[in-house]
Amino acid sequence: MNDMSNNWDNLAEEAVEALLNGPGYYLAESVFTADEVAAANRIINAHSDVAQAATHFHGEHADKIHLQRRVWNLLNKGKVFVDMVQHPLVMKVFGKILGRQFILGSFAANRLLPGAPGQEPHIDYPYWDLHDPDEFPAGINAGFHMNCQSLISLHEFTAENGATAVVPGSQTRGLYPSKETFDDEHIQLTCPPGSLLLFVGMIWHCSMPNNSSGERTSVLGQYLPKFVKPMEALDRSVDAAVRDAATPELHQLLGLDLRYPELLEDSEAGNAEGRKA
Ligand SMILES: O=C(O)CCC(=O)C(=O)O
Ligand SMILES: [Fe+2]
Repeated sequence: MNDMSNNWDNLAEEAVEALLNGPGYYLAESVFTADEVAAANRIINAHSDVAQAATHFHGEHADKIHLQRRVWNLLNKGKVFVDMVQHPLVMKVFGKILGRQFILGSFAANRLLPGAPGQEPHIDYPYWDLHDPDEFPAGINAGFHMNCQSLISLHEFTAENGATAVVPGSQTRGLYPSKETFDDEHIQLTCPPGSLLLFVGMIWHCSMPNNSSGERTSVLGQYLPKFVKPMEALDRSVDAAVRDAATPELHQLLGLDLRYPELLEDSEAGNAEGRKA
């Protein structure tokens, strides 16, 4: 990690403001070192050189889906990811927006090979079912955030290789994106390798087509308030060795300190009472 320890507090203030009251995203350039980026790429590539790593969602192009590869559960795959997931800027900014005991829902990679198609414009879990508002409580809106995302660029992101696209301000609409409006309003966030993009999950966004001859990989972190169910079952899938070595921050992210659901009566006694009634 680049040594900026004194600066994270200042950047965090700016980032919280940008996510809560500004465009809905904040880009910190060149946060991770070239060595960290190289290590992350090496591991992700080793786990996705087979087409089985192809994704199953976001987009029409079934014939090209093998060119977009996912690697899940990165925390088991290298110390570099354990460091990335709890970067001080992530912890400071998302703690303010999601509440102190916020948790991790997923830590995964999105690797776009040359020729990979773009994703469908979307909003992130748990909002990505919002194309059917009936799945959500009545009155759902953008009044507070149930998801914040981190995205780490593991290559230089350019317009040509599919830099992430966003519609600034769209998070306040509280709606699933319309493709036509997205096409008219999006911008692409180009950045150097090792950059850290923070955004709220309600912002309309997607990865764009990789029209270059090189690869374009991102590491995606999903962070949630403590009361939203995580998308990946990290409590069951993160190795005991990673859990046992966890810092207090990682402990929090894995939800290991969460109180609910709680057993508020002895089940034997409770069942016996029930039978008597
Ligand atoms: O890799 C990117 O640029 C964004 C990916 C993304 O938004 C997702 O997979 O949900
Ligand atoms: Fe996304």
